[in-house]
Amino acid sequence: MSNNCELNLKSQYLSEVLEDLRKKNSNEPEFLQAVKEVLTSLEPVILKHEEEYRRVSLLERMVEPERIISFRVPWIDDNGNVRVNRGYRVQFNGAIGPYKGGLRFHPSVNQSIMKFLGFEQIFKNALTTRPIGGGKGGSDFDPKGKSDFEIMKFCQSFMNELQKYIGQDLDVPAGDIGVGGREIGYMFGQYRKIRNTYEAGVLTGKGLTYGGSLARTQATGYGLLYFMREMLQSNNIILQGKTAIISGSGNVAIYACEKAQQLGVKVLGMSDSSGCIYDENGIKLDIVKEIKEVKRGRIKEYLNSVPSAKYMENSGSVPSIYTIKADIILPCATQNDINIETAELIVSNGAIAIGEGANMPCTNEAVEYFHKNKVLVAPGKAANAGGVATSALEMTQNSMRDAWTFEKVDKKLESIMINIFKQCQKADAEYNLGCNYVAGANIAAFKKIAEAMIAQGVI
Ligand code: NDP
Ligand code: 2IT
Repeated sequence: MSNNCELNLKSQYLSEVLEDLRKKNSNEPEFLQAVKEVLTSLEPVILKHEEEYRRVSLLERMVEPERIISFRVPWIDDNGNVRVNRGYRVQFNGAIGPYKGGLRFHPSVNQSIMKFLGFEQIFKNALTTRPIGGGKGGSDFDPKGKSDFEIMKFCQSFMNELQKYIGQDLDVPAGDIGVGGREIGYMFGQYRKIRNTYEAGVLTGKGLTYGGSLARTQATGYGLLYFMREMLQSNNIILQGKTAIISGSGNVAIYACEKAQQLGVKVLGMSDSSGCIYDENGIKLDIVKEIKEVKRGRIKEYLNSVPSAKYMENSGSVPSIYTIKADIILPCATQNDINIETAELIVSNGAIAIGEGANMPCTNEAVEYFHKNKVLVAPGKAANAGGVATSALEMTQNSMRDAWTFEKVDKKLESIMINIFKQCQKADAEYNLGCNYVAGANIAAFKKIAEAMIAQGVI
């Protein structure tokens, strides 16, 4: 993180908080990046309330997780070897409701990544208008190449420990990278066995036969496109007829592609961590679904079914997907996918908008560069909130012991996303930010969280 002098901050309080944060968390770069992005964008609000916030140490409390749980996850692989991974749950802020946020299983998972995701989740969840606080968890377990049985054994061991800290009124995990319906099923089964109770609302993203919500699988990707359509419309741009590229080919990417195509967008490329496919006739999503959702294969297998498509392996500093020219760029893979070099290429290729399906896929410098070049940015906190918002709808259905139709959930999702865009737009207008919906989202969410925290006293 650059030092505060470079940031040119007017608020002394904000400078002090950032300085202290940097000292205390110097080994957590992703967390520092996420906090710096949010706090610096809040400066106009902080300047208005500096004394009040300082008096109750509001910012210091906001950047310190209420609780971090870290635990050992031992499991036995198919060859009879004992393996050990590290598990986490960061319960960051419960002012607005039970902690809520996904679980990520990926070898890169560490405390910095857990804290950045948990911090972002507080703001995202506030924007959904649902009563959910912010949390995140996961493990450095790598699901790639593991048998179904190994995945089950890992999930069961993970839940043996996690179950002590979660509950439908306390903390409600869901999926994220490497955690989908299969993993949620295994974890739910283990929770039910250990706790000896049918507490459906303890996890979301469940299967439809045991308390899951229709449209939760689609929700993040669909929501991203609903947000994008609103953002473009309010800038007098029509989504229909545009081209797009999507990084990733997991849950968010697949359903972003599906909704984009339904709305008349031609999706030219998708990717995974190895490389990307380019299909000038438009991606055939059924083939991608078969490869990723059924076979759990690699994106290059697309060429087995569509030989006319091209595959580009990743090499060099720019992921190959971003070398494809398109109007709309939808990063739906992982954090810091788009750095300044990639942003420069995207701008020179004439893109008009970025929609962050992933969490923090653009570095702070990349976002600044997009804004400077009048490329609209739909920030992840707002644009990918459809997933967690629909998780909250799943919790509602579980509490009511009811199950709504796909159309009903999808309509609610659409209206939540429109409302989230309006909150970003309102804050952008109020503070005269010039179509900076990134700052708009942060400000709108912050006001709600600040009010809830101040009302509840110093805790
Ligand atoms: P999945 O595990 O379903 O898919 C992840 C995709 O991203 C895969 O294509 C994967 O490729 C790629 N990917 C993961 N890590 C890397 C990496 N280090 N470098 C390059 N590519 C990578 O996850 P989701 O689709 O659920 O999540 C994608 C993003 O969306 C994440 O940032 C997540 O936090 C965010 N998100 C998810 C929500 C949800 O409801 N699931 C809600 C809101 C945000 P490969 O298979 O090669 O690893
Ligand atoms: O980043 C996210 O918002 C998610 N992974 C979804 C969290 C949830 O609780 O549904």
